[in-house]
Amino acid sequence: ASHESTRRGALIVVEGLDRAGKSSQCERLGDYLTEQGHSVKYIRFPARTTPIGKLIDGYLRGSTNQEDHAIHLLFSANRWEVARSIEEDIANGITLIVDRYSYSGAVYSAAKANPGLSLEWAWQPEIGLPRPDICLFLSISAEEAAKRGGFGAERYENETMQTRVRELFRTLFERQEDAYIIDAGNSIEYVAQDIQAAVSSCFQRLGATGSLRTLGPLAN
Ligand code: Z5A
Ligand code: MG
Repeated sequence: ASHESTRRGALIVVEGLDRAGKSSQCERLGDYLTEQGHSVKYIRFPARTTPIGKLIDGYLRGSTNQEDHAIHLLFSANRWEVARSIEEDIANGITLIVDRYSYSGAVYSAAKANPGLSLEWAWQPEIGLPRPDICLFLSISAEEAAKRGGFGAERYENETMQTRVRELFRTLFERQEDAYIIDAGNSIEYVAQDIQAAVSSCFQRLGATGSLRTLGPLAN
């Protein structure tokens, strides 16, 4: 491959409901792009090993409790604490594959039965973070997800939350012009090919555009 060393990397985000296959597809995409000659790094949110990430991990596992707004801001802070290193990697030509990002951040918090925590409120602290060049939303029905095993034991892994999360993801991605909606109910291989096609077309666009942008307010 002949990628000029001056070319920046791409910021690729993979989003979706539980068991949509995000982590499996991130791994496949990483292998594919590496074969194509790209330098690739995989990161995931929540990043559970940082000081803030440890608080989040305890909360998700149910060993600690947090007020809804407070934990929301910790999830966001967990992205802000790595924002600089994301920018540096991209500038150095590394393509990042990110497993969950601000979209999960806004949607899971707004899905709670807390009338003071709207999608609009939840999006605010994300504004100014690195903006993905491409956002792949892995869409899956409740029925298909159920075939992939039962809910896990973590805090949000229950029917009520997942149903609300599904609705809010749809609301969010209907407004998001640069999101690709991928039918994640297909076989792993088939989904991987859809993702590769979407990412390849994004790379062609990137050739012409300049630097990494930042997330703005929610589109109406
Ligand atoms: N959260 C939040 O509230 N705020 C935030 O800001 C962020 C997150 C970033 C933990 O996330 C929780 O944090 C999550 C959102 C919240 N809450 N919930 N619920 P996490 O990323 O750590 O969750 P996870 O457990 O790693 O991911 P996941 O969503 O459950 O799974 P996945 O990565 O999408 O799927 P997978 O692990 O690749 O696959 C699941 C299984 O299905 C596995 O057995 C695969 O082999 C199988 N699979 C995958 N693809 C297929 C296909 N195509 N066919 C058949 N079987 C398949
Ligand atoms: Mg996962």
